[in-house]
Amino acid sequence: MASDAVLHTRRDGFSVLTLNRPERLNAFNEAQHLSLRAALSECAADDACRAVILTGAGRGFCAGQDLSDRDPTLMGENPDLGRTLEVYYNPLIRQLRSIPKPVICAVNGVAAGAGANIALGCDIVIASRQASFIQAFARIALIPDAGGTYWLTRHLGEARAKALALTAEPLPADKAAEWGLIWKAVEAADLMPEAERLAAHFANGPTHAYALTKQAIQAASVNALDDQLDLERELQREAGTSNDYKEGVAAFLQKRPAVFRGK
Ligand code: LHQ
Repeated sequence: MASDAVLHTRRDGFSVLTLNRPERLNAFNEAQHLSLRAALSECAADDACRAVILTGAGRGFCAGQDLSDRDPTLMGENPDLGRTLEVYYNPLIRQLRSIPKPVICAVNGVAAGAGANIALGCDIVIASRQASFIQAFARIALIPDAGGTYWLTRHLGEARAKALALTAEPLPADKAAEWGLIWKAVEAADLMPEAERLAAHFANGPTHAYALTKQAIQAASVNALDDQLDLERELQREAGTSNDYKEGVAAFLQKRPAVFRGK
């Protein structure tokens, strides 16, 4: 679907996807969902794209669902929010987790409701010190979705997960980093340079090995150790057949920088 709800900028080896409804703090409507999904599919299919940055236009990252599109007074007698998750949010989270290249979220401002949890569904989260993460759902009598109950509990444990979800208090970026919910908090002016530096690094890296690493780490939170050891064996077997592995070892032995092609 043609729409400017998400801007897709192609850079040398990576893409920048910008949620682009700043007047609503980039809250999701259908157009923004469809544009983001389409842009991620393009990134997945394009060998020239070896990393993705997701960020927001304006002063916010994303305020979750556009609530004017989910006003119960306009939705008939029994609004089915489960359908909204099934059709829009759950496929998006699954897409972010399965795209075979690193996805960096550059959280430029407030990330609330599903907006916070979409950020946390990315592989590496860097946030501006001006940003905060708000599990805003309790304020409107909903539960954390878009993976929120999963990320919070796994990254922070039940005590902090419940406190954040039940109070809906903002978690400042610095504290989110200190608690291990995100990778790091940086000065606002450093956010995009830092995200772009990282994406450019990944764009010259062993893309297939990154995809297998992502797969293994995501499986670790549900696997028993024995299963995880078996999975590592299989994924390493696959990584070992890549041209990038041959190149990495040759470069090491020849004491020169490796030139990875991503395959
Ligand atoms: C918005 C929104 C917004 C519309 C700011 N919608 N306009 C899944 C299943 C199905 C349905 C339900 O949802 C979900 C998942 C979810 O995400 S539920 C949670 C939805 N999100 C929220 O509850 C957060 C709502 N927003 C806020 O609490 C505040 O806007 C935050 C704390 C994010 C930022 O506060 P401020 O910095 O004070 O900004 P603001 O409130 O003044 O917002 C700026 C404008 O953006 C304003 O419009 P206006 O015309 O007055 O300038 C807001 O109405 C609009 N906006 N969030 N989610």
